[in-house]
Amino acid sequence: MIIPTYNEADNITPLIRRLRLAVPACDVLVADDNSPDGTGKIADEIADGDARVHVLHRAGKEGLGAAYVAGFRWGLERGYDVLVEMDGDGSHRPEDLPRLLTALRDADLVLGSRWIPGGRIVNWPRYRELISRGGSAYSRLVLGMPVRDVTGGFRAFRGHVLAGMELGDVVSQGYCFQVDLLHRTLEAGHRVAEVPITFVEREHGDSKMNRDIVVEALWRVTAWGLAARFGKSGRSRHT
Ligand SMILES: Nc1nc2c(ncn2[C@@H]2O[C@H](COP(=O)(O)OP(=O)(O)OP(=O)(O)O)[C@@H](O)[C@H]2O)c(=O)[nH]1
Ligand SMILES: [Mg+2]
Repeated sequence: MIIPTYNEADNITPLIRRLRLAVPACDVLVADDNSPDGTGKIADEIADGDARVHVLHRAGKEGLGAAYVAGFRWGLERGYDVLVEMDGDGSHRPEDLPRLLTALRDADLVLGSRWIPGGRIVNWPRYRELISRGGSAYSRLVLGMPVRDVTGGFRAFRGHVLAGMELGDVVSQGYCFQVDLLHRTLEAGHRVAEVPITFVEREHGDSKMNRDIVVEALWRVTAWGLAARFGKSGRSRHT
């Protein structure tokens, strides 16, 4: 389980505690971008008392995508055959992880999904729901992806999916990173499944979502869609 963090000091301790209860065998890697609020230090203290918890200290804020790529590499180097993504703000419930892992028996990537029957959102402002639903609908349409929740960040990958990807080519950040990885996984012909999750708005700390993240997703998805339509091949659609 890779948890990227930037200023999640109030969230990381209860989150890891819940995760250890929900899936005791799960190893955790906190990928912290030198959070000014001391999240990395708190994670170190948790790691001191729990051999299954590890911390990857990164020099500074480089975005969610870069933290995940570093975390995936860390996990692949150590031979993990399942790698899970989860936000560090409590929006994803560790209690839903067992269902994701069960679905991974018959899939290569399982998406925790808010937008299929059984999926729920709690306490999200209407405008966030609209951005998220709109982003999923647009990406689905432009890229022809047969899934409902393309921007979610609660996902379980089989290691071979990530091992087979040119992770060094992935430059997208924010939501776009999630769209990018999903698109690459589908293009490679892997099996993708969705399971419903309950997504809960963060209670502590600040959102890192901003206009730039939405704009990045919009232009990259549009560019990939155009490249696919007008015949530019393979990798180029991911730059
Ligand atoms: N390491 C690292 N983690 C990040 C960075 N940006 C965001 N994160 C983490 O990625 C996860 C998702 O970011 P959020 O700020 O919750 O973004 P969001 O879920 O789109 O928006 P809200 O839930 O509204 O806050 C959280 O655990 C963040 O701490 C970053 O630059 N580096
Ligand atoms: Mg969040």
